[in-house]
Amino acid sequence: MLTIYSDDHRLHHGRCELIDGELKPCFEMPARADHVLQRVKDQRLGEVHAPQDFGRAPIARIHAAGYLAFLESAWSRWAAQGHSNDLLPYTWPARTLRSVCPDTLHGQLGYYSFDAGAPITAGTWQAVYSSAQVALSGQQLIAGGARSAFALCRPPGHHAAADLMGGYCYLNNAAIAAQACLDQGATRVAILDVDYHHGNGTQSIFYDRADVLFTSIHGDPKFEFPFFLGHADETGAGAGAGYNLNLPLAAGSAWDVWGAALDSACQRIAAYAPDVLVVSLGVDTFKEDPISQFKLDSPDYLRMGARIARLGKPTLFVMEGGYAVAEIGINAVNVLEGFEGA
Ligand code: Q9C
Ligand code: ZN
Repeated sequence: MLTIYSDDHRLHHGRCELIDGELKPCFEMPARADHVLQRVKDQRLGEVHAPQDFGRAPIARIHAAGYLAFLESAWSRWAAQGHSNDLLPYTWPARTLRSVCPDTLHGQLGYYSFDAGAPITAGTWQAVYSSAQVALSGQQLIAGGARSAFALCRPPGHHAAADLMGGYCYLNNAAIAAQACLDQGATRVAILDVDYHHGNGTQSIFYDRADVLFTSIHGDPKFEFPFFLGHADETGAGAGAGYNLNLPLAAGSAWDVWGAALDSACQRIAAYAPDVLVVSLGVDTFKEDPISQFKLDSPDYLRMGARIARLGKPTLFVMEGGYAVAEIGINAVNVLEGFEGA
């Protein structure tokens, strides 16, 4: 399996996030991608290629123009005000307030985010732009007939909505790749989101569409981030009614429960008969993950890959979360090796 990777991810390195009332070093750090890349090489998974540049157009198929303009210019506006620290939002258009886009930087930061987990730094735009190109380059391999490809994206993307950043995510790499598949002739694309957190951004982007089936296995939003989306009764709307499947699980879930949910998701995907499968590959389901509460063990990721392979679809793996940095490479590459060995 070919891997697509760009060093540009390093340009995004947030300093702090707010956890339990304290500012702590960001869990979403450059070392994550370094460990995954090292494991790809150690296991000789296949060649590692740099991304091609497909420009802004495929990104603009998913994200709002105003949001992209904001993301691209936020740092220079902040620097022009004399700042050099990370830019973080602190207020949002919640219930009782109006969603009218303000003129100033801090107003717009709140307008274009849903949490304070996505800092903007000097290199954020270049990093997220390149991460999207990594996903698009993986998609290009699939469009060219490859059975599978691994887009080693960083920053991750599945929490990003059409005009919202949050949860360490800015551009929705998986959604951008799925849309590119459709724009190049695919009729139906299925997305399987195995990240520990619900992929609220991806769900919202495709919620009223039947040409993308979104399926997700995640910590129940009754207790887990992102809290405000990901319940089982969210099944799609309008033309998309029936094309959204959420499988929220209890804290402490291990492979017995998780693997059964994967089976359910795979059965729904098989019935949908997609041309392409996009896997939002988060490995924060791992038992040692510092911010998560599932109990998957490293060999379980081999089983995960093997089950996904049994769908028999051209499959693009897009890297999402996973914060147990020492094991992130083993776990992510185990999914890919399990897929190839099946
Ligand atoms: N107390 C992804 O995995 N905050 N994003 C967690 C923990 C946000 C995770 C706070 C977690 C976002 C791509
Ligand atoms: Zn996650």
